[in-house]
Amino acid sequence: MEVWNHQFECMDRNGIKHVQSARLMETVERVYFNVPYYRNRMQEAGLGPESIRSIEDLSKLPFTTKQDLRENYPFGLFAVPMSEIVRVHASSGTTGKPTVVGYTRADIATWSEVMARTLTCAGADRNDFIQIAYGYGLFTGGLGLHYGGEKIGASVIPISGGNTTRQIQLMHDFGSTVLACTPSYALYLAEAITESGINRDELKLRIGVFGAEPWTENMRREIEDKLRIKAIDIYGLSEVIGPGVASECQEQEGLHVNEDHFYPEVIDPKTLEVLPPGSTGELVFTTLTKEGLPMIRYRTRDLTRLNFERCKCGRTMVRMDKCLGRSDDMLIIRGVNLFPSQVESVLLEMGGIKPHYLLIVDRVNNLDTLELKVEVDEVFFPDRISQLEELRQRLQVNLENSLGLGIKVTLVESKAIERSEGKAKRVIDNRKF
Ligand code: DLL
Repeated sequence: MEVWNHQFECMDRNGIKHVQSARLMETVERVYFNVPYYRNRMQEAGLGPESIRSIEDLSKLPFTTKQDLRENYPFGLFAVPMSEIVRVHASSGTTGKPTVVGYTRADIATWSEVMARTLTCAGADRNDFIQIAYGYGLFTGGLGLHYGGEKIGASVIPISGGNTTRQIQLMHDFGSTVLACTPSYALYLAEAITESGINRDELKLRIGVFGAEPWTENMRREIEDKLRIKAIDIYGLSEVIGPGVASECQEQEGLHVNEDHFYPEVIDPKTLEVLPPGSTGELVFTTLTKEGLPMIRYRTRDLTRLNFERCKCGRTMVRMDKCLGRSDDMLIIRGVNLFPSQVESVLLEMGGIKPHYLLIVDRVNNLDTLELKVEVDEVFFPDRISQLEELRQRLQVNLENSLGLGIKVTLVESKAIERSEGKAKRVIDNRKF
């Protein structure tokens, strides 16, 4: 089996610790002297750069959260002048404002490197045709895979998301061998291929690199059977770099974390204590080489477990289990991150609506659907149907603009949504992962 970067991906554990310690010290120095936010937090904790002498000292440092990024929106946590930033990406924040991330030229090189590892790990090489059906744009999926694909010398097809008929046509005509998209879209495509009447034998597809949302082993089996490919799980998040943080190898037994660049810890989300190796908890990352937006102990909210056993593939990089849950209420719908609080902030800006709502998520023909039921205030609309329809449409447009997602809006009368005595239930997720 090919390994992209033998030196790092197969380094012995002592060697890795050494690299991590040296890089952590550099990172801490970088943020201390360049990011007032980090300097203040460290000073409050009575720490200076000299307090961190090895990776073992990491747990002394405070955590960073999405809220911290939001409070420093848009560029407050960047550690270099804007003239050094060559790219920005963004993902959903908890209320309206996106989380903005920035890359220097060296960061883009790091990203390409870890994506080259990811694709090689999945079994791809320069002879492959990679059809990238992740969205291009502010989302990191499209461009992340793109740079990795070019780095390994494969032929990249930057088709981006959507337009299923065209996806199938190009997959057939160009002979795509690797498909990169969300697992739910892969299933949708599989069914569309069957319906299109194309014989699977006419396609050259052999590998799928799927991520950006949770998916189960059952879903993997279904995709592998329907598309007759090997389906590989890839994981990442914008705040850390995008895709390229961790990926499965062909053993499909956990995702190798690129821990020479991103140091993982698993904590108890309640007590915030670091858990012993092998325990399940919330994943936390510290970037070890990033320049533009270094992250110290970033709480991902993803729940998983680290596995330090040696993998049959020969890589020594620690593996994380498939992520199936989160410790917060973030939903991932068609690959787009959504917090119920984002919906709430749009509702609060509208007149005539009560803050009683329910989001209903489902999966129909392998595509996620999103519906909002919200109560109207009859005082404003004494049974004026046209006014109500106008309100419904305005709400739908505002939500779609703010969330970047299609949504069905249904207005219901006052008290139609069940009241809860404890924590309000805002979401019903009928998808079966
Ligand atoms: O989803 C980056 C990405 C793009 C990963 C393409 C893989 C492929 P964000 O939009 O910032 O970045 O969303 C990050 O998505 O915290 C997880 O909750 C979830 N996620 C990403 N990959 C997986 C996966 C991209 N393989 C958030 N399994 C993360 C489960 C995943 N959840």
